[in-house]
Amino acid sequence: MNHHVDHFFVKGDPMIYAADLMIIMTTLAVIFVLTYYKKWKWLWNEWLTTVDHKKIGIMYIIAAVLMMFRGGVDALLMRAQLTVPNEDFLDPQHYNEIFTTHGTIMILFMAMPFIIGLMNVAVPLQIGARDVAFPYLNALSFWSFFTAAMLFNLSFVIGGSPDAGWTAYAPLAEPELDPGVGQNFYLLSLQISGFSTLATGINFFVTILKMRAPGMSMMKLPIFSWSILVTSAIIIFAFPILAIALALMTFDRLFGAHFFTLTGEGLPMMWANLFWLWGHPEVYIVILPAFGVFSEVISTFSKKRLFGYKAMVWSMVLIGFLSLIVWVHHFFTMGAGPDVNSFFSISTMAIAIPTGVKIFNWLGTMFRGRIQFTTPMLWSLAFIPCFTIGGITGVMLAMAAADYQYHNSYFLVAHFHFVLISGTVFGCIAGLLYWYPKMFGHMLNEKIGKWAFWLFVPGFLICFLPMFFLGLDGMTRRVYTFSNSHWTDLNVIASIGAALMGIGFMVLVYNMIWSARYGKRDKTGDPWDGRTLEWATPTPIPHYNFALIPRIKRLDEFWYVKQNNEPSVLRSLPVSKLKPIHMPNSSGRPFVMSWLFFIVGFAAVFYVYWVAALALIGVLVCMGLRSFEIDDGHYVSVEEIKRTEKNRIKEA
Ligand code: HEM
Ligand SMILES: [Cu+2]
Repeated sequence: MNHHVDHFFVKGDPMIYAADLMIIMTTLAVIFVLTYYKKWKWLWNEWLTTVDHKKIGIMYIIAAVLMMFRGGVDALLMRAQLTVPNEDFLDPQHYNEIFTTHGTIMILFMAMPFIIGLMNVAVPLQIGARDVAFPYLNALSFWSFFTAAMLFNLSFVIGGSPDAGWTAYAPLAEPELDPGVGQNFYLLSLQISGFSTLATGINFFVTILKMRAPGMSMMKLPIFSWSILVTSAIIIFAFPILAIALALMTFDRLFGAHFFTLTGEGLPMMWANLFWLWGHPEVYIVILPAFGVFSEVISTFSKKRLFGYKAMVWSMVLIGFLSLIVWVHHFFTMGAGPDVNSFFSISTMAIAIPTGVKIFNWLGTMFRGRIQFTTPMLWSLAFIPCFTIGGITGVMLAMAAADYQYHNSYFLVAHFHFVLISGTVFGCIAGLLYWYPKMFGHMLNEKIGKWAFWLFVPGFLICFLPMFFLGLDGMTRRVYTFSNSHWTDLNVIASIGAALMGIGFMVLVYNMIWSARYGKRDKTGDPWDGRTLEWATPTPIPHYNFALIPRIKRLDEFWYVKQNNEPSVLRSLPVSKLKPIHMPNSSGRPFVMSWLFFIVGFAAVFYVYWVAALALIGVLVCMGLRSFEIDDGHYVSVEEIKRTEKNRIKEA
């Protein structure tokens, strides 16, 4: 053992004692409730072992909302600290830890799982499939993401949080300048969740290419599924780079290698390159699916087909490609020279062109439409002007020469929150509200939903608009306090905005609790009068999704079938055509394997290699068992299908 074990429990801070207490109380409460209502078996059979993409999607989203809470508390703590000059509510070390966990959690453990949750819920349904290509792998993806998120969060009370920023720049994040185990938590939990994301990318890439309903050619693929196809491709290119970068830095920290340390003749710039080679595409991985959501929502609630569908598809493909070649704009000031900076400056600005195309297409979709101002539509409408501000300030940052002025200032902080919040967060919320009745069988309350919207969106503008001006005036990023009293007013305003966002978030969550009890039940399966195939399934969706796989002739097939009253299996099922359906079996092994990953990570964080090795052997045993397993799945009988679908059956 070693000296790190002496610092096992984080001591001395009242907030952390409160967190310890909360963790213990919550765990006890969960155990009590499950035991009292005799729900253990149900939990295991229905959820922990499921391979059903719809349930996996729901679990992803629940985890993401919890992480949004954690990341949001971090954000409010930072804003509290920065409200007035010379505040000493948080000390510098604690502030460093908080902006690191805030950034990391928001991007990797909130935005990513939220999007992956939405794609799990919607994509197989939209393309008329019965599940994803690799359902077992999908369960493994979820559980390894989940255990990785737990590993990362544990650093708060055990061992200490990482504190080198979500970018973990070398040499700052190397052991010489950053002793302690916080950075190990960062490296190992990102490694596990990155593996999970890569598996998801491969899974959905194959699913969308190979499992579309007959007749659904690529140019008839719903736009959200297109956005996920492009996203999956970016994941497949980008995530292996992250895995390598993290592995190299893990060698530096755990085994004394010197890939990125100056003292050992390593190359710190290599970290910056590898990190942003992944990190820049990553921001498009979280934005393109949101574009997909907005496209679906805007067309559904304008009662029109998407304007310029093909242009939308090609602009996403182009954005996906450009996202991979612009990473150097993250370090214009690190001395690459004018030729290199010019290339990356221009290629970055080029992204504004396909993005502009998309903005005009959304406006074109609404033009002369019959717009319905539902809550998902409100979030989509708010996205357009806010994202435009984020985009324009992005082009400003892309000018290398000007970037020397606002690099690492609050101007940047304002810019990326404009893009990430109005794009990704609004998109996730819009998608959640849109598919909510499909997921849970009841509507959310529109009135409470509008309260949440009108607190959150103005709160967002009040919080982040002032930061552009603070940044131009010289307030720098990642500082724990400021002494310039000219900045007080704008900082006070920003903190008020942040508080409004926090309240808006709570109202959003309250809406889900309220609606679970009182929300209008939806039996139609198509409450929004939708256009794509997911709305053709009954609610609750049978676990096999489609009793008969539909044949597709057009984009928005379901919409035209409804409009023209055409006979179609999307509306009623000819009983003579029903056949037994083949479905995969549940398995507890992805769950077990993921907790073994957790042990590998946790033990390695504390340099206890023999435990890590044992758990790793456990992982390999699980893989071995899977390869020798004979698991052909099972068949759903025609009788059961008839019973499930009795309202839609047409005797022929
Ligand atoms: C209530 C909403 C939010 C507030 C008030 C907020 C506030 C902040 C603040 C004050 C900082 C630190 C700036 C500094 O000290 O330099 C920060 C950093 C950051 N935030 Fe947020 N944030 C919010 C939501 C989000 C969301 C939704 C995301 C991502 C999806 C996000 C991603 C980040 C990232 C990546 C950083 C950089 C961390 C670093 O510098 O290492 N934030 N945020
Ligand atoms: Cu970038």
